[in-house]
Amino acid sequence: MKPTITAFESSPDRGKGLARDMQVRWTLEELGQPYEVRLVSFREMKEPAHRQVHPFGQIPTFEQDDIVLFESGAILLHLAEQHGGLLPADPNARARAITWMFAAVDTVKAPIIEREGAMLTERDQPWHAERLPMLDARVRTRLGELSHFLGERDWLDGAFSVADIMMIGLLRRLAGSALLAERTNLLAYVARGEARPAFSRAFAAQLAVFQHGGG
Ligand code: GTB
Repeated sequence: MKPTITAFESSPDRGKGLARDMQVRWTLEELGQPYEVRLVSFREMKEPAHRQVHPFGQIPTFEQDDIVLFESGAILLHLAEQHGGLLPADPNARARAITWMFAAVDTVKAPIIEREGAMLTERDQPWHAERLPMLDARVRTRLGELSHFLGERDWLDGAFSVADIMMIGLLRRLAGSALLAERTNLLAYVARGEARPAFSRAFAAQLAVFQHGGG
């Protein structure tokens, strides 16, 4: 049976593909797996029926046959393991790719999300202007380290993998920010991901939800 994923009925990013369903869509497109989308409102997300599939009342989720998953990273890992092609077959290379998946959702994401949260919710606070340079510095440090590691490589570790989908999905949240622009190899890395046909199909599908209100 085709999998069903959930996505925002009305994404606050207005079709920019920044919500986490984008990574799941992108992975499914890379794998050539057709899927259904169940759109949920913010109200529905917090209702018991949705909490049966996502304990924290969020998107995305993934349902197929007898498996129900939440957490985009776990969904990507499951898909890569089920279908092959988006994780190396060699056990050590596979372990390294999975390490990069964790790095994306933990080490690299933490300062980016902290800064994003401050920009969204703390702008009116008298101490915001004083705090921002510290938040910027933390993001800059992490991006500098990632940029140094990536160097001239196309992808994080050898062939394109779900780790790249996760890392690029995260970095796209900094699109338009000087913090990303000052790391030209990271900008090029994001652009390489966005140039993949599977990315374009996933992006178009989520944009259609914003434009026409349907997947
Ligand atoms: N760790 C979880 C995962 O990776 O799946 C995080 C899931 C999550 O944060 N889901 C968000 C959500 O459901 C949507 S993706 N939020 C609703 C709620 O918590 O009530 C995060 C997100 C939201 C909006 C934008 N945006 O507008 O740009 C970008 C990313």
